Amino acid sequence: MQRRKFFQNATLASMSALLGSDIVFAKAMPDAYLPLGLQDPDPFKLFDKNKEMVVLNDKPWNIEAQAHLLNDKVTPNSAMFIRNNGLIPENLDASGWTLTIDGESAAQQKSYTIQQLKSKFKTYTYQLTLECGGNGRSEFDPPAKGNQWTIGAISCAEWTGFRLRDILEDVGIKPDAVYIGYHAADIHLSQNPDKEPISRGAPMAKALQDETLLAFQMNGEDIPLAHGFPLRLVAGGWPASVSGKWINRISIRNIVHDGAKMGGDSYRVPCKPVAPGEEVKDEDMCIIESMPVKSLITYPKSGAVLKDGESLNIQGHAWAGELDVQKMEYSINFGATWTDCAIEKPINRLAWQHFSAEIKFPQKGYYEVWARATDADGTAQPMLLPGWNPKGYLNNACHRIAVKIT
Ligand SMILES: Nc1nc2c(c(=O)[nH]1)N[C@H]1C(S)=C(S)[C@@H](COP(=O)(O)O)O[C@H]1N2
Ligand SMILES: [Mo]
Repeated sequence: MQRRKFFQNATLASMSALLGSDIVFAKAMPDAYLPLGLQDPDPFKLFDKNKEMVVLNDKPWNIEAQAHLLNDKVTPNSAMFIRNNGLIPENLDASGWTLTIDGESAAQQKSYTIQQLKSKFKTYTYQLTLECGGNGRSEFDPPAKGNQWTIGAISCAEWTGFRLRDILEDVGIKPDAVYIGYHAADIHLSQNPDKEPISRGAPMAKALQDETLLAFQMNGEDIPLAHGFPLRLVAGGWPASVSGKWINRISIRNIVHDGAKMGGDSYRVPCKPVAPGEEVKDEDMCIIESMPVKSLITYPKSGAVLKDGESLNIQGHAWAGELDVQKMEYSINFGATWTDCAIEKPINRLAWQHFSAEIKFPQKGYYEVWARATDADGTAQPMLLPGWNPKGYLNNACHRIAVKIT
C-alpha cells in the first residue's frame, strides 16, 4: 500500500517530524522499520490538521475545511485544505533540491539549488488567496465528477519566497514567450514515472506579476510536505491548480502550456454559458483565469442559537481573484433586502478581506444569514448556483448560515 511504502522510505528526519519527537535510539532501529507510532496513520496527525477537517478522498489525499475553521485572518496549516491530483512525493531533501528553468522561450537552460536561489534573489512575503477551481462543486446538478468540495477548498496563508519574475529574467525570456508551465515531483496515481499528475501554468503576464512567488515558506516556516515542500509556485487569485507544489522545473513556453490537466474539461469552462448537462465542443472551452468574487461567513458556525434581544456579530472573508472586493452585504430575509457589512482593505493585493457586521433580529424564530460580496468591477456573487459546466468549477454562490432566536 502506498501509505505504508511512504513510511518505509521516509527519512529519519521526516519520521521524527511525523512522530513529533526524536527517535532516541534511531541508530539501533532496523532498516526500513516502521515505528509503531507511524502505523495506520491518522490523516489529521499525518498532516497536522484540525480534527474537524473533512477527508473527501485518501487516494489521493483530498481534505477540506469547514467555514468555522477558517475564521483566522491568516489561514494556519491546521485549517488549510489539501488538494492532490497524485501521490505526495517521498524522501524530499531540500538541500539537494534543484529548480530548472527551460523551455523554447528561455534564453538558456539554468538550474538553481534552493541555497543559490536564497543567495541570489530577494525574498518577499505576501498573503495570497488560493481557492480550488472546484470549490463548491458538490452543489452542481447534474452532478460533476471529482472531489465533492462544499465550501472548504479555500485558504489565505502567508507565503515567503522569490518573485518568479526575478528568476525568469535571470535566465532570460525570449520575446515569443506566452506561457509558463510547471513540473513537479509528485507521482501519478498509476505510479507510471512517465506520467505527470498535473502540469499547469499561467500566461506570462501572470507569471511576471509582483505577487507570483516561488515560495519556500508558509506562515514563516518550511512549507508543510502536503502543501509543496520545499518549493511551490503561488499565484494568488487564480484557480489554485496554477500554484504547483513540489516544483522542480518551470518551462517558458512559446505556446499555451500543454501539460497534464491543461486541456479537455480540466480547469476549463464553456467560454459562453450552456444549459445544464449540455455537451460542449473542445474549442468552446476556455481556461479559467482569475477566480470570481466570493465570500464566506466564518463566525458563527451555522446553527447558532441566540436569546431574544441578543445581537449577532458575524465575521468572515471575501475575495475576488485579481480584483479587490468593493462591497460586502448581508441579508436575513433570503435576499429581499441587503445591509452593508464593514469590510477591511486587503493586507496586500490578492489577499482576502475581512468583513463583520452586528445583526439585530426583529423577533424569535428561524433565520438565515446570507452574505454577498461585490468586486471592484461591480459584479456581485449570485444568490444561487451560477453557470453549470462539465466539471463543476466556479461555484461562487452566496454562503449562508442558519440562526435561531429562542
Ligand atoms: N504538484 C502538484 N501541484 C498542485 C497539485 C497537485 O496535485 N500536484 N494540485 C493543485 C490543485 S488542483 C490545487 S487546488 C492546489 C491545492 O493546494 P494545497 O493542497 O496546498 O491547498 O494545489 C495545486 N498544485
Ligand atoms: Mo484544485
